Amino acid sequence: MINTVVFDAYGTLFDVNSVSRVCEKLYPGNGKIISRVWRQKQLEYTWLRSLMGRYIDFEQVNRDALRFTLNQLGKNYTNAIIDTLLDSYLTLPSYPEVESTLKLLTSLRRMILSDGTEKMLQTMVRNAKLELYFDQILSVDRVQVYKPDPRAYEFALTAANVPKEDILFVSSNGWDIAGSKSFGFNVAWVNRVEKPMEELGERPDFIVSNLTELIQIIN
Ligand code: LAC
Repeated sequence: MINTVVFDAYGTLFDVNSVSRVCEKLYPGNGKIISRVWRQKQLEYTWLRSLMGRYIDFEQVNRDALRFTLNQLGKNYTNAIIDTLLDSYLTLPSYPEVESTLKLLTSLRRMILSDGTEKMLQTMVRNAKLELYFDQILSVDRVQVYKPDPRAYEFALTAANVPKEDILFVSSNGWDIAGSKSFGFNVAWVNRVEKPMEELGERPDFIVSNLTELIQIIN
C-alpha cells in the first residue's frame, strides 16, 4: 500500500531545460545546445565522481560542468556570467501539473530525493512556492554519494521510516529509474517526451506522461 511518494527534482518536478532561456540571452543562438550539454555533463560528473570516490557537492559539480560546456563550445565567459547561469538553477519553474498533483496527494507523505544541495533545493522549492507540499527535502549531500548509488536511495528509505514496499519513487530520468528499481523501490517513470527506455536491465512498475496520471496509480 503506497503511503509515501519520493520525487526526483530536476526534470521531474522542475523544468531543468528552462535554463536554455537564460543561456540564449547570454549566447544568442546557442541557448538550447548549452543547456543540453551542460545538463548531460553535470550528470556525467556526478556519476564519475561517485565511481572515483571523489564526491564534491552539486553546486560545485554544476559549476564545473558549465565551465566544461562553455569551453567545449568555444564560448568566452566571465565569473559573473557563470554565476548568472548557475543562479538560474535556483528559479527553475515547476511543471504545470506539479502543484495540483501534490494537492491531490495530501493523504500521503511527499518527499524529494535529489542530487542538488540542501541549499539549492530549499531555495528552488521556496521560489516555486511549493515548500508547504513536502514533508522532507533530501539531498544526497548527506551521504556524499550521487544517485544511482544504492546508498542514496537507502538514505531516502531510512528518512521515510516506512517499509520499502510502501514507497513509490518517481523520476523522469531513465538512469534514476533503473537505479531506484534496482534498489527495490516501486517506481514510476514520468516520460514526458516519449524517450526510449534505458537499456539497464530494469523496468519501471508504471510509466506516465505527466504527474497527474500518478493519482490513478496511487488511489
Ligand atoms: C536530481 C537530478 C539528478 O537528482 O535529476 O534531482
